[in-house]
Amino acid sequence: MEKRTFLKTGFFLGIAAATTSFLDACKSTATGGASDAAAPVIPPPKLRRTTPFELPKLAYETSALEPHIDKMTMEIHHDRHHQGYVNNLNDAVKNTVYADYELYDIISRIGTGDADKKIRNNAGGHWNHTFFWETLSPGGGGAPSGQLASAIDAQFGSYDKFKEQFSTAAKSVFGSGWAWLCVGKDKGLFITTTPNQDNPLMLSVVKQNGTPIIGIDVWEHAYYLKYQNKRPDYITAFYNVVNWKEAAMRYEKAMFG
Ligand code: MN3
Repeated sequence: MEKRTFLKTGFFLGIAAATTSFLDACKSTATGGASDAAAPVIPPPKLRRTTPFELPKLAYETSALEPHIDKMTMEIHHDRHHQGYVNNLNDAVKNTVYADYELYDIISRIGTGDADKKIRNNAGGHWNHTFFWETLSPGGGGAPSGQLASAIDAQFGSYDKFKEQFSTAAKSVFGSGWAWLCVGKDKGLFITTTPNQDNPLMLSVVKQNGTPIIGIDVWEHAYYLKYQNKRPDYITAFYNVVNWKEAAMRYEKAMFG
């Protein structure tokens, strides 16, 4: 429960607030004509973190998404891969400006330089997987409802057409990465992909910034045990376990705060 509260309230409210202030900071830097050589200004966080990052518990059994996502994949993916990102992140932030930043504050501020690389990869890994576990549900599948459903119809034509585009994006990721459905700054929905553990909240990193509504992990570790090289089959199965209720709440928060 603690994790869900964190993600849904403070965390997402924090996103809106921090995104605005950081965007403003970027804007004033840009209009101020700062030279390219100037060190990036990293806004301080609103709150300081006092405990290490921890692996969140799953809200369901590792076998609960069968047959679409198998138990062993979930165990290895959550208990080992995600734990690895958490451990590496705790290690990477030590003695850096990010040492006591909350996860969102790191994600939204991280840069593209070599010095930020380990933090970027592991903060992204921790954020993306925490988000992914909540994007999935044993009671998932079906179709979106409410305002999100209307927005998907308006943007993509229909839920089936959205699925086509989202699947194409997920298949197109070369190597490891993610496909996302996001709300942009203009409040419109868009589909995008990110390599490795980048995500659309990384303002300085991604081609298109936005607030994720759903995301699919297309690293081979997410599907290889069950689907081997057949990534398209895994993507098809994903729609049977997408938590559209959670997605609808994320959408409303992104749209209306
Ligand atoms: Mn993964």
